[in-house]
Amino acid sequence: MAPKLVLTYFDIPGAAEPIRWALEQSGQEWEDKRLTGEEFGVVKPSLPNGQLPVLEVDGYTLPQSMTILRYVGKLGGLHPSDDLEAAKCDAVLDAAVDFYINVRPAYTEKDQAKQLEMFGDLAVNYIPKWLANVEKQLAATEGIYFAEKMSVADIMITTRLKTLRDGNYNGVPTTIFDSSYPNLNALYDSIVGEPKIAAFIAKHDK
Ligand SMILES: N[C@@H](CCC(=O)N[C@@H](CS)C(=O)NCC(=O)O)C(=O)O
Repeated sequence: MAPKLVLTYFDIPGAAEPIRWALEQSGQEWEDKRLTGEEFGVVKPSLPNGQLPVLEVDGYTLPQSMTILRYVGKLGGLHPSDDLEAAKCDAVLDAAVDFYINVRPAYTEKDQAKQLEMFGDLAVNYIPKWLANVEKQLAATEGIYFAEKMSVADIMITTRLKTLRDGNYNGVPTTIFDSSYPNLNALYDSIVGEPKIAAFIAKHDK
């Protein structure tokens, strides 16, 4: 029997969005629990790492967004069963983590002027290189996905690309993810055009 899944995060895309898309795409039953800051403060001490997201699996609380993403990918057929294909998928998930590690200091910077300067630097010295590297890996595959068929890697990278296109980073041009990355654009269009994901985005994008 399928486990009872409850995903808890804030009412923003953030680290939960690829997990939500993977759950929707694979048609799993799940609860999308979104907490206010105040509600988070109440449950924080009870969480494994004091952070969100967490996935309750039949009452067991699983932390760490990438672990949760791989887990729901495995449950829903979006994480390859072949070892090498799975490794290809995981390498791309790690590239998405690299992106977050590099962008996080600017994202969490409270001083607006300093934040603008930090994002300006990332827009010139980091993000284009990251995009070019991921584009190169996608160009080297035979289809439009990173592994043999659609996986959580494709979903993960598309959510990263969406943050760029949606202008989530103060001072990073929304045009930074442009037509000079044809494979990434094809992937993006394919994933956001998946009917279940498109319906989820239409329901939740503010
Ligand atoms: N490595 C963790 C990081 C989780 C994380 O940084 N969560 C943030 C939100 S994105 C959080 O809960 N922040 C509130 C806090 O740390 O008090 C993951 O990927 O799940």
